[in-house]
Amino acid sequence: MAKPDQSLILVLGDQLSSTLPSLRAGDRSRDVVLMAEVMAEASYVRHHKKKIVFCFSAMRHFAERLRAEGWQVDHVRLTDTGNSQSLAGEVERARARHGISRVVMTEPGEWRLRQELAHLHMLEDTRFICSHAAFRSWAANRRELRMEFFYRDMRRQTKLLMDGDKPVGGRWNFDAENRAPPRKGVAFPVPPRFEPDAITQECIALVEKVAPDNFGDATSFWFPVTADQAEELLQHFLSQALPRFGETQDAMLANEKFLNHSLLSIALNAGLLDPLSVCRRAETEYRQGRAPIEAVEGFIRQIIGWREYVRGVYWLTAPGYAERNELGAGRPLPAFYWTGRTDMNCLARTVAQTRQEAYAHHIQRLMVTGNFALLAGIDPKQVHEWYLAVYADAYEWVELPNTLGMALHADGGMLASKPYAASGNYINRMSDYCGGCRYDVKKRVGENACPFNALYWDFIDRHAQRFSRNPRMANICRGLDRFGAEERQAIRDQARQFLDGLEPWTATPAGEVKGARA
Ligand code: FAD
Ligand code: DLZ
Ligand code: SF4
Repeated sequence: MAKPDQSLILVLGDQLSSTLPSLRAGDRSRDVVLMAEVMAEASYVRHHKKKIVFCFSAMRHFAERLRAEGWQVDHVRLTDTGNSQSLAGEVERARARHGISRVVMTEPGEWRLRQELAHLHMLEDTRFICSHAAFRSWAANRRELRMEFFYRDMRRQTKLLMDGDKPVGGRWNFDAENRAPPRKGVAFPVPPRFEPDAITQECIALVEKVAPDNFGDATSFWFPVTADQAEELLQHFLSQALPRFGETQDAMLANEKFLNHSLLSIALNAGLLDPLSVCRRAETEYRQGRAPIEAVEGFIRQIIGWREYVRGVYWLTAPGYAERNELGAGRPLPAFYWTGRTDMNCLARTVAQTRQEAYAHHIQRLMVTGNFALLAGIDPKQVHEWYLAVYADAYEWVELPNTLGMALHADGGMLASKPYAASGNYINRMSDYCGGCRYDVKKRVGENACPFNALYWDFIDRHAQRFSRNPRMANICRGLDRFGAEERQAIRDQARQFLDGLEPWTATPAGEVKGARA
């Protein structure tokens, strides 16, 4: 029998925050919290095994925490008898079980679920710094949306790194001091690993049972699955990696997966850490002289700038954004995105790391796998699905704008003013991948020429008309003129031959991914 005014509070797998608006609005002596592991969420893309383990384990730990705090939690497990395997279905079953008609939730992070659950009472997600209304009003009447200007507003609003109304250090952005090529012989901090406890081990076994053919490895799992563990990772980052965060932000090293990156996106996106508090903690490191401004400003910009900005763009443009394909790219995703089998060392290494860790840092995502997909003209939907599946921090609100907008330029420049396209030269400068590659990064055409080189110039050539109208690309387009007609044709032929030789990824009608076990 329901108590008067009793509510069912639905908490999703990426809403694991004690500050969640729906929990704050609830009453633990009266309401029932519903959490549900369902196949619909575990399979809307073929998630990396570690991503599912993380989500289920973090959900189970959060349910325990809420119980310890006095909440009545109804946690439905994936294998429970009668599980309808969808969130809407579980809400209906729980309503009947508890005799409660009113269901409250914090708005889901993605369009798909917001549609599915639109009949429930939704509260705005205040864990983000910029509300939907504030982003809409910022974007209104702007000819172009640029992160840099949005970011300055976020700095003013949060007062992070501000001296009165002026940015600390006299500049908004210290990127010119950051992003150096990797230096030899520099040691990197070793992030803490969180050994799977009994709950996580159960989730590993479950995932191996229900998703045995999914990409990746569920064992060697080390992610934080509680707020306390996320706090430990944050403390490690602040004291060990933040001071050199900016300097090595764009570097890639075959034997260093994490460099000075924070690895915090997984915890942040699931709600185990609060983004604004993380930024305030980073600011304190600067104010107390333990980390330089260029590192701290660079880190804070990623969170209150990029993270908030891509979420704003996602909700401003949903659901149409996912359909955009301004460059008319239509080639199927190559099989090596799943198998890692390619002679291109940069790609083989990035995919291997992704398979092992469900993590790659930003430049690996943008300038290796993303850059290749951009240059090769891979169908944005297939690329989007891949990124959404393979990274443990991937939810559509953050992944889609990064993939379609930043990496593939499929939105025609709405999110980023120029395509992040680069030849092998960039990868060679920023990594040590090329030394171990069978291709020659200095060669543009010929048998062992680095494929990125011909693909790059072929890409510029194919889109020269469009890009020459872009002031940030016009110079690059003029670079085509230094090739004679014969060389230009040789580049086109080289690119065509390479692309024609790529084995496409094919999924069987049952959804089984060819090569995914590799
Ligand atoms: P750090 O380098 O330590 O950065 C600190 C924090 O800043 C991150 O934890 C993250 O919260 C935030 N951040 C940095 N860059 C971005 C960005 N471009 N957009 C949003 N937040 C950012 N990030 C995701 O969280 N989920 C995704 O699914 C995702 N998909 C991506 C797909 C592509 C094609 C690209 C190019 C980038 C994607 N990113 C995504 C952004 C970025 O690569 C990751 O946030 C970052 O690599 C996470 O690792 P980290 O925590 O060590 O980040
Ligand atoms: C990612 C994920 C997975 C794998 N499984 C579940 C689940 O079983 N139950 C749940 O509530 N949430 C899950 N999630 C997270 C949701 O997919 C996420 O809330 C939406 O993508 C909105 O961001
Ligand atoms: Fe990648 Fe080309 Fe370097 Fe090989 S030579 S690692 S393909 S950039």
